[in-house]
Amino acid sequence: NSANIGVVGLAVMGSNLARNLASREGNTVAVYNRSRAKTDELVTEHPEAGFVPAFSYEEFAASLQKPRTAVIMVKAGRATDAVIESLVEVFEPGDIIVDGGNALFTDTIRREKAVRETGINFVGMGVSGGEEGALRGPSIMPGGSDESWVTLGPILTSIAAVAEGEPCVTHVGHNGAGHFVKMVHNGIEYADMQLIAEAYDLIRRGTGKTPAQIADVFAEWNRGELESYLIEITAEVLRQVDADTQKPLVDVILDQAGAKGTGAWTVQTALSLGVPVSGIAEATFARSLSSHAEQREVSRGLPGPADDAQSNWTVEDPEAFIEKIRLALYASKIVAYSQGFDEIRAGAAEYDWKIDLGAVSKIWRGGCIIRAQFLNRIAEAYDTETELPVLLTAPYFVEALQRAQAAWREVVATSARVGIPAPAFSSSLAYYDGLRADRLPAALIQGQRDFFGAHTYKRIDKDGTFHTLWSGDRSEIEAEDTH
Ligand code: NBP
Repeated sequence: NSANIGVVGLAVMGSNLARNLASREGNTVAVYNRSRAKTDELVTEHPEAGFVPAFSYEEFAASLQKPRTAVIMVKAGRATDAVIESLVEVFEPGDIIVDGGNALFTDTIRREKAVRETGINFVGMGVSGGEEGALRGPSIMPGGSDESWVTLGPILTSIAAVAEGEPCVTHVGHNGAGHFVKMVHNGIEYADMQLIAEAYDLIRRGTGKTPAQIADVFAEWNRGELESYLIEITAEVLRQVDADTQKPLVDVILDQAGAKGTGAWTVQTALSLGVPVSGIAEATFARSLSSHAEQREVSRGLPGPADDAQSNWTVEDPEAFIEKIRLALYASKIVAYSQGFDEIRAGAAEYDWKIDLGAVSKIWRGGCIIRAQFLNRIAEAYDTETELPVLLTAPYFVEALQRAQAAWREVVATSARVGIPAPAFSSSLAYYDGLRADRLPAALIQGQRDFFGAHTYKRIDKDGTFHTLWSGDRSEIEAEDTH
């Protein structure tokens, strides 16, 4: 038993994480994969790592120091359950099983409960940053018991990305908290990508700039408050020329976006928690709309704005327009992140997790796909007020929204006028206006609900629950509270 940590599952993520672990002082890494070939290949190609290969679960357990600690990196779902079952058979109470795959947090809650009954610790761990992150330093979001964190903390700290001197890992909370936070991270990623795509589309159609010229715009934006990994890679993608056709690569890529389902999880969970994550939802739906080729085909001839506003549309002052888009993007991004943090807050309340939202924003500053300068502003907001109920009401964001306000409205209005879809821009603005409204037409909805279903309503001027006798004399009576 010479290894202090083990990895099960040696596909791209697992083998990179194992190499990352092995490269850190003091770690000896045991490795196991269901099919032997991957293990042999990894050990042969990386003799420098000093891996301890195992070819059965018994051998794997025997190679680990106690408390045994193993990170599972296999396909999320049944494969994870199968590996957990096998590990539970060969591990002992006090040992630690870590699932680093993209598990749905409710699966993690279930698995943690079942594994805990054996006395073994179970940690659901979100890992972001793809292959490169796994190898060089990911952002890590572990959930699980305090006991397991004692052993796991130093190991994870040594392999995590570092942002401004701080490791991008924190003990998020118990059982499913880590995978929950990873899920919302991915949802925010969807929103951020959709907003960037809408910005690109409006710039291209409004100014006639080429993708390479727009790449310069994004590169410029990346030197300001929008500085982020996603803006940076957007410039790279837009600059790429297709070798076959010599056209911009973006013009030969099929315009149907794929998804692996974590955006949908974020939205489904938000719906059950009653949290309006409209930016993430619109981004997820925009991907589905794009991929419905047949529906798009039969809809292509639908009428658009009068006078061909769309095809004849060019802006008068391209530079001023681009600046307005930048401001609209920044404001919408603030909304999307605010909604995502709202979902984490609601999830923590529902599942009884103590999640430090400032710490979450800090561990997203490096290693992960949504890493950005901007996350420092979020961390500052939560440092100042830990229980901030709405992130976008923090003074820094209020100022930014104030600054962006006119441009944001103009961009959304323009997109509607010329018939260019900007669902994430416009839903973010609608959310913002909804939040800040004095009165909402929800009052009318309550009236309608009371009319057809006697669902009752509350009044602004007195306590109690009321119902109007709509099919009688239309007088009001005091009623049982039934919502
Ligand atoms: P895959 O998701 O492609 O899974 C392949 C691995 O699962 C192989 O090691 C395979 O073993 C193993 N496996 C399967 Br499939 N069924 C098994 C079973 N019943 N018992 C034991 N092992 C089984 O690998 P990946 O792309 O490296 O991703 C690993 C995890 O990391 C996933 O949960 C993924 O969602 C997550 N993740 C991926 C990324 C990314 O950018 N790719 C980022 C963050 C998180 P075999 O070799 O014997 O078939």
